[in-house]
Amino acid sequence: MLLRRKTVVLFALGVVLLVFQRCFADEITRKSFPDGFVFGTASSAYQYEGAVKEDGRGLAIWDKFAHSFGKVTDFSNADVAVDQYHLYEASNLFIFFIMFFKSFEFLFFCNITDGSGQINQAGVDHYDALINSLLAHGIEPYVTLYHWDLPQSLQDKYNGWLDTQIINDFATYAETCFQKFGDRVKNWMTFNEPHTLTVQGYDVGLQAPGRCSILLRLFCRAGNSATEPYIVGHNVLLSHAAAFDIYKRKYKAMQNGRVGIAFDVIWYVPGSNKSEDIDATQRAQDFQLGWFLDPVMFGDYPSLMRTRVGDRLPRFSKLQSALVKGSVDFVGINHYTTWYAWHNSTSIIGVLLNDSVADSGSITLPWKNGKAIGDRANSIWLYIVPTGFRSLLNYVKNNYGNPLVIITENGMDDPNSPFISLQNALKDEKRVKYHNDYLTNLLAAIKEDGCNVKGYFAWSLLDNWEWAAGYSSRFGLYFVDYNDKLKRYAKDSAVWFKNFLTTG
Ligand SMILES: *[C@@H]1O[C@H](CO)[C@@H](O)[C@H](O)[C@H]1NC(C)=O
Ligand SMILES: *[C@@H]1O[C@H](CO)[C@@H](O)[C@H](O)[C@H]1NC(C)=O
Ligand SMILES: *[C@@H]1O[C@H](CO)[C@@H](O)[C@H](O)[C@H]1NC(C)=O
Ligand SMILES: CC(=O)N[C@H]1CO[C@H](CO)[C@@H](O)[C@@H]1O
Repeated sequence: MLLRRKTVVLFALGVVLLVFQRCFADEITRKSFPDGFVFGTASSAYQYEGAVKEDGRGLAIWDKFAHSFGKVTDFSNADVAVDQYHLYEASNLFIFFIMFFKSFEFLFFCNITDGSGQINQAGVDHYDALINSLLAHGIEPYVTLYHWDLPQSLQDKYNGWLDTQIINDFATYAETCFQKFGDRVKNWMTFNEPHTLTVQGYDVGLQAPGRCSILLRLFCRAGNSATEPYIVGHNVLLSHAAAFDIYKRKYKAMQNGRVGIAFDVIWYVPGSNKSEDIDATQRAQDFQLGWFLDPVMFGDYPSLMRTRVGDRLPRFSKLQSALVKGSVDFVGINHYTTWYAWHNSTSIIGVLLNDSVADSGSITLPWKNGKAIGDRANSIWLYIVPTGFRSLLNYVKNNYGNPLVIITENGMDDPNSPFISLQNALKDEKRVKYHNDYLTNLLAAIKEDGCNVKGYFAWSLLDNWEWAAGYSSRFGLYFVDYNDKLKRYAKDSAVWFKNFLTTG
């Protein structure tokens, strides 16, 4: 009797040890990454700040878009969002780990670019206080100048990104930020996701300012999906290059910082081994990452794009090409998911869309024969494929000369369910696994493949306003209780990250 009991106990202990050992062997921590590797979280001004009518803040194109009926799935807007404008100091989350914040200082962008030459001091004061608070907590700010919220005044005045006037206005705005904050901010990104803002805003029209001509203008009142995305992309690239040039010439020596740009990149894998599908996969990538990274690295668009788009794709002058080429100190990559790509075998796409998607001649989808490429998160586009991350990083290394890369966003969302208890909402095992698996692939890309990646930022610190998905999607490591004063609660993933960052 006694013996049996002992055996059982020993056996149980053995299992525990085995499980423990297994966990331990697989466990990655901050220490697994090279010295100096930066970890942080990402956020954006428009999705966080709220306070849209305070302190001289002008309207942004997203304010108008969100307040137009039917543009946001849950009919919400970002008037309050998670109220970062007021709550940033109260948030004790700062001490958690290096926080990356991507903020667009539109509070005064509106003012310095509407021709008045004035600066909105309230806006400057706010970001001064925010930056100082971060630094006081030992947190290094990484600032993005443009995360999609163009002043509506510039949209009304000259159609915003469609007009070359924006290049000067953006450069003035960027320089103002370098002047005001560059003594403390050493890491700048000019744009967040130029490809997404271009395609979603001017090709499919699902995001602000909501211009398009696809599907017989079913969704948009104005726009031309065959031409405008290319014009916008061009002006964004020239604006980026102008800001980079100003920093390099006038501020870099004194301020000792660096300027990058953050691209959105889905990894594409061929839907079959047919050579036409393999070619289509490359085209899909050229029309996504290549569209923006090729000019920045090589001074011109991918030749495949030129061939397929022809004269609708603007040309860089010699001077512009020289300015755009080499205009980064680091390449930011926002990566979430992997999709399949196929050659489009029907011309119906060209007729119905007549846009950049049709121009690419490829069809991309996250499923094949009714089977998804990976487990789905909440967003209809977000499927979990951790190995795609490693492939993408190798692609960047092999095709662009192994540039310095910082992962500027990576994460997944849960649905905002009204029925789930707070306690259960904090149990986000899926997110823990997501970050663990994506970080494991990132580590392999660095250590085994030699990819030059120096930082990783999780999207996002808090649940927040997810653009056209409104509050229906929760991307945060922290839960925000929208029904109770926007109180913040650590999810299991936040606890996991804390252990990850402090263990070993
Ligand atoms: C510009 O700043 C002034 C003063 O702070 C403010 O009253 C005004 O509303 C601002 N204009 C815009 C368009 O933001
Ligand atoms: C393509 O070929 C490789 C190697 O033969 C194979 O592993 C892979 O499953 C194939 N992919 C598809 C989509 O058929
Ligand atoms: C596509 O749009 C371009 C530019 O507006 C136009 O010239 C062309 O005729 C359109 N093609 C089709 C098939 O509608
Ligand atoms: C084979 C085929 O039909 N390809 C089409 C793919 O899309 C382009 C752009 O619309 C069409 O021109 C091609 O005909």
